[in-house]
Amino acid sequence: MRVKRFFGRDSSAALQEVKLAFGKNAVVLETVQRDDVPPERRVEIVAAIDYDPGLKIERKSEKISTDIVSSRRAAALSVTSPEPDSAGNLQATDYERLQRELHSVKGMMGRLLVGSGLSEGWSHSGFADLLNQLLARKVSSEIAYDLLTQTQLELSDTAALKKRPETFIKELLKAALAGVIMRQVKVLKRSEMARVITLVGPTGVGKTTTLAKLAAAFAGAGERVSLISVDTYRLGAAAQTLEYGRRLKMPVEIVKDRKELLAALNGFAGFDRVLIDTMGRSIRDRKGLAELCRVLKVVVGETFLVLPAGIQEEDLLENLVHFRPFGGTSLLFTKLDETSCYGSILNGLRYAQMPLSFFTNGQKVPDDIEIASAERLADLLLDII
Ligand SMILES: Nc1nc2c(ncn2[C@@H]2O[C@H](COP(=O)(O)OP(=O)(O)OP(=O)(O)O)[C@@H](O)[C@H]2O)c(=O)[nH]1
Ligand SMILES: [Mg+2]
Repeated sequence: MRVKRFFGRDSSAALQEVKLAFGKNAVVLETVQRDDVPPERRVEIVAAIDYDPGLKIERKSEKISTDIVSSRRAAALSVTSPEPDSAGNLQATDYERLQRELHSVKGMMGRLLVGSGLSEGWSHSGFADLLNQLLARKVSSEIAYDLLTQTQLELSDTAALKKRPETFIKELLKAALAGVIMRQVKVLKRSEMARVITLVGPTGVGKTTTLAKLAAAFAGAGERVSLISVDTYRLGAAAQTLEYGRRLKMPVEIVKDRKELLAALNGFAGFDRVLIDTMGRSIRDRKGLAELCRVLKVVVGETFLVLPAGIQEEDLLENLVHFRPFGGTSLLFTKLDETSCYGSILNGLRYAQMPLSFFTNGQKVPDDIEIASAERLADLLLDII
């Protein structure tokens, strides 16, 4: 059994760390909340993997309070703590059940927050509007709550504020929230990107199309660009990359194993930029994922995890867990044009602790791509501009 401590700003953030490190079979042993530590370490979770159900562990009793913060924490605890069986032993948790419970608790939390007059200090209706907007855009309720708490802390003189006109206060709250969101968004600067960039991600999310857009953008900036397609199936994926290479007048190598990949990388040593396309792998295809991961181990450079902006939170979490072995260095969100629920972008950033790199917003190559920015994400979530 491996036991490790995880930290986070709140229980949700610490829990994501647990899930990302230990995966679906992690068992939460203890959760502690402290106020005498930096904010990002306020919640500490002790979790175990390969947990021995025969081992008796005393469960801390939690006082369920009507206070929203306490009930949130208690709710999170009840979701993450395993239930004792009839013999009093703790059983390993079932991932799917937890996901379902987490989902229903989150929904309940959202309703609770909206219906209860909100947290202490959130007395202005502008907070409720913003909370509703964040939840409607599918920002996770814990993250939404956390963002609004920080927003409230930023507004020093709320009493004076109440004397101002309603619309002024709403705009001010929105601007303060936008500031809070923007400070949390890290972006991988184009000038700091590694020479070799690999795109990985689930099937059909737009990796090959995005690779072509990126190739065109880098070439447009005067770089010599070459392409590699890792196609261990020897099926369709390579043909698409070859066609883009032909249209963009860039050399393409199709490789099927580590040896061929290494040879292709050496062959492209003189290029300013090497972009590696991989075929999509479903997270259910564990063998295929592991195989692709092994092949890519020889690559030194950037790895962009490509995900569609409209991805559901549960799927987002599962993908982050299963693609973690690939060592992603940034998140790239596609198909912004196909959703209005941009909350996954923010959720993904928080859960994965990776910077953003690009957004794509349409099928057109090379036009439908943009450099991700904190301002753009805040606008997508809050309609600022
Ligand atoms: N609406 C929209 N469609 C996109 C975007 N990016 C890619 N697509 C479309 O998504 C579909 C799949 O794109 P691909 O680039 O083949 O996806 P992939 O991830 O390489 O797929 P696999 O290699 O099979 O895993 C195509 O129809 C693309 O035109 C986007 O930003 N918006
Ligand atoms: Mg592809």
